[in-house]
Amino acid sequence: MAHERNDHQVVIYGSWISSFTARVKIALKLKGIDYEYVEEDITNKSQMMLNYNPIHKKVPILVHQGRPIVESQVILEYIDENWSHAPKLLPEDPYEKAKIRFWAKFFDEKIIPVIQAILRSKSGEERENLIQELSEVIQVFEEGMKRDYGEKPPLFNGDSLGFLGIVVSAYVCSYKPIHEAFATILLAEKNPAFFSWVNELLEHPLIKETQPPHDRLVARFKSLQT
Ligand SMILES: N[C@@H](CCC(=O)N[C@@H](CS)C(=O)NCC(=O)O)C(=O)O
Repeated sequence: MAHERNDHQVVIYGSWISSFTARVKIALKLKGIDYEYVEEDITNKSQMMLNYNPIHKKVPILVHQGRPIVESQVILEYIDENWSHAPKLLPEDPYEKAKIRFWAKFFDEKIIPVIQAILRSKSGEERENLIQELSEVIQVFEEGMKRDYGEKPPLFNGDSLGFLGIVVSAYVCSYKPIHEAFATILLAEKNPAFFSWVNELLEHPLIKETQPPHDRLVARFKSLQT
């Protein structure tokens, strides 16, 4: 199902394992925009990928009518503005929009790096400390959500999956393969609100559809430990 305007020549360069790539797929699917997908080997980057993202040399890259856009949150905003029909990812009100951007930035700058450090950790003690740190930083997120939004955090924009929900789905929606391959990093007892939000996100059809296959992720996470 393609929307009528400007939706030709939409290409995602991504990687199957990349949660950041999944964000872009989810946003385009939500908007009903057809796209071509090019799988990149991030251990052996193509010249195309390096040309399109010479600064960070990372995926995802969205190429729209020949022009590259990089950094998943920047890409989500581009998608929401370029295909401005419903469902909108961000609220219209500038203040509400700024708050969502704040929390999305917090998620990428404070939560994801700790998960990545856990996945890279080698010793049990280092891992335990990082898992504790993760629970504390998630608690800051939970308290912030409650302070700003009460019981219902804005993972959805109205009835539809929104910018923050898409951002938060990265990494944490892979918690089951991480637990199986690696260690329990997300505990309902420690972060009950966040745990229930993640499980609610996992019920969303587009998040389910864009999750990498469980067994393939388990194998990849196990390989990181050797
Ligand atoms: N901040 C970037 C992060 C993208 C990112 O870390 N991409 C990874 C794949 S998940 C990558 O391309 N890594 C290749 C590398 O680091 O060399 C975003 O939001 O798009």
